[in-house]
Order: sequence, then structure tokens, then C-alpha cells
Amino acid sequence: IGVPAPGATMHRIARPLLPEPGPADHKYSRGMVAVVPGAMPGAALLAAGAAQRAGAGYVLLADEGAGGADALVRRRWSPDLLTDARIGAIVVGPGLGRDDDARARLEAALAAGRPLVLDADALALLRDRLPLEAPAVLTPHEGEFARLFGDMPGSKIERARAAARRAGAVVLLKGADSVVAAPDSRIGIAPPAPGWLASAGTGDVLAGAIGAMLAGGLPPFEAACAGLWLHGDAARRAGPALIADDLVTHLAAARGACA
Ligand code: NPW
Ligand code: AMP
Ligand code: MG
Repeated sequence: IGVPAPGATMHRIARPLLPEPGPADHKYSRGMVAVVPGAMPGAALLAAGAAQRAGAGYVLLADEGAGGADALVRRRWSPDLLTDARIGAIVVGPGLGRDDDARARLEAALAAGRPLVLDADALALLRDRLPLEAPAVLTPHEGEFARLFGDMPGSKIERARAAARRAGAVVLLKGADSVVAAPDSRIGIAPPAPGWLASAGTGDVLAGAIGAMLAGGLPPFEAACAGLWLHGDAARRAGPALIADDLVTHLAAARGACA
């Protein structure tokens, strides 16, 4: 999928070594993730469930709806929710929608100054907001990438790297051969992922898993690589005809393999 430019470092993404909770840990110290929902609550629920199963200690879903695990903390949306200093990462985009309300929620997330995972509809609203100030991971599929960054020449690696520089953020360009690019030119290449991942909602799960990694204290490039590995491993464990809900379940075992 291409040759890196001089100075770029290529990493083959391998199983990350992640800390196990110790006696001094509590739910907040393990990482608090806030998920900002919108028009399609199912997508935000998938992201929130993924953050939980990828090891976050506290996941806040900023709506009051029913459904989802009781362990999920649900509060009525207000921009103030995102000012809680304990929040280690904000996931915004899955199921957000693209109307004025969605735009206002995205603005609140950008203003919070916390590490961000920006996916799905957030990517459709981001064009005028680049480069970003907060540390962030963008997770476009090819359609979202083209919409945000336009037509770019070069290999998948070259396009992801150019996008990361323009965004001032880590870009994880998804597909069967997902790549992670940092603004400093580092590149992570994931092992080939099962084609069964081509299923509704699997990207929303990836966004939540990366949120858990960010909230656990990993920097954006490392968080994106670790989340991507967990996602692929969960897919291999889930097997054929997986649905996104299965991925969430199997993330727990994938996370357990990282001790
Ligand atoms: P084509 O067909 O190639 O011309 P959109 P979305 C193109 C939520 N979800 N992978 C392709 O165009 C999401 O979170 C809710 C995919 C295609 O038509 C978002 O908020 C769920 N697409 C919202 O739905 C579960 C590719 O892009 C278009 C592509 C919309 O998200 C499902 C799709 O992009 C879903 O996650 C690729 N590799 N390459 C729920 N449970 O509620 C090109 N395309 O229109 O932004 O839509 O990804 O479905
Ligand atoms: P999204 O389109 O946002 O739901 O994300 C889909 C997820 O499935 C991403 O993690 C993609 O990398 C992955 N994916 C999509 N298509 C394939 C494929 N053909 N083979 C392997 N992984 C895929
Ligand atoms: Mg998606």
C-alpha cells in the first residue's frame, strides 16, 4: 500500500500491552469516557458499550434514553456535562446527525479541550474546523475521508499522512487495510481485518474502543493503534456473520489478552 516518505516511521500494529487495574484504582482512575449522542441513538450506544468493554471504568452517555446496559451512566444532554474534569476522552459522531443540534453538540465537544474521537457525522461537520486544537483521533471510512479532505493523490498511507498534517490530529483511515497516521509522520499498519467487519455499526464500536484507550492515558497515535488492534481481535473472536453488538461483547476478551 505504498512506500513511506523519508523520515516517516512505519509500525506494524501488534497486540498492545495495557495496564490491569490495581488495588489503588477506582472507576474514574481507570478512565472516564463521555459519548455524545444525537439523531441515531443506537450508534452512540454501540460506542458507549465498546468503551466499557475495552476497559474504561466510567462511561457517560449524554442522553436520558432507555436501553443499553444499566452500568452505563446516562444524563440529559447539556454542554456543561462535558466540562467534568474527570472526563479523559469524548467520543462524538456516531449517530450524531448533521443538523443544527448536531453542530452545537460537536462545538461543545471541541470546546471541552479533552482528547477527542471524531467519527461518522462529526467528520461531515468538521471541514471548517481544521486544524484542531485538542488532541484527537479522526476515524473516517473512504467516503468520509473524501468528503472531509477531498480528492488526494497517492497511496492510502500517503493520503492518511497528508490528512493528519492538515487536521493536526491522528487520522485512522478505515477499510480492510486500515492505516493510522500521526501529524509527525508516524504510520501504523493494522493486520488484515476479517471481511465480516463490513457490517453496520462496526465503525461506531471502533470509535468507542479508541475512546477507552485515550481515557486510559494513551496518546492519540498509540490509542488509535491499540483500539484498532482490539477491534480486529474482537472481530476474529466473534467469527462469521458478526454484528456490531457481538464485537462489543468480544472486546472484553480482546482487552484481557493485552495484559
Ligand atoms: P458509495 O455507495 O460508495 O457511493 P455516510 P454511514 C461511501 C450511523 N450508523 N465504508 C458510500 O458511498 C453512523 O454512526 C448508525 C462505508 C456510502 O453510501 C452515522 O452517524 C447505526 N461507506 C450515520 O449512521 C449503525 C463508504 O460513503 C457512504 C466507504 C451515517 O453513517 C450504522 C456512507 O457514508 C451506522 O454506523 C466505506 N469504506 N467508502 C445505528 N445502529 O443506529 C465509500 N463510502 O453517508 O456518511 O453514512 O457511514 O452509514
Ligand atoms: P464504518 O463504515 O464506520 O461502520 O466502519 C466499518 C469498520 O469495518 C471499520 O473498522 C473498517 O475498517 C471495517 N471494514 C469495513 N469493510 C471491511 C472489509 N471489507 N474488510 C475488513 N474490514 C472492513
Ligand atoms: Mg461509521
